[in-house]
Amino acid sequence: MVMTKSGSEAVILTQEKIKQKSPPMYKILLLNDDFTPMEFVIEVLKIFFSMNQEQATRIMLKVHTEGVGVCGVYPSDIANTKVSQVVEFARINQHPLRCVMEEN
Ligand code: TYC
Repeated sequence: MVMTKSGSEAVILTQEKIKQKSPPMYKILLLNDDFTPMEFVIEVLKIFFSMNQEQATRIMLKVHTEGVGVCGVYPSDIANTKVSQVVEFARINQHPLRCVMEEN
């Protein structure tokens, strides 16, 4: 509980009213397939997830060997936008790359 002074009145605010809940966060996952070129996946990670060559290569190889990998964690609107952008970029380049989001 917190007390503040507003004019001459003492105002009592409970922690529940002050503390903003952090928004739900979503993992963005890339899924492996047999056809999308490794270089294309690395470009996706650099363009949409701001990774450098080394980070992008590491995540791409993780997805390639384990089947799935996390590209980042974002609030729902940002995660939705990124998934749409990646799916569209893969589609126009005619690669079957899959990208999905999942609540943390
Ligand atoms: N398995 C793909 C290949 O051998 C590479 C790849 C990696 C594809 C990650 C998708 O999310 C992916 N060319």
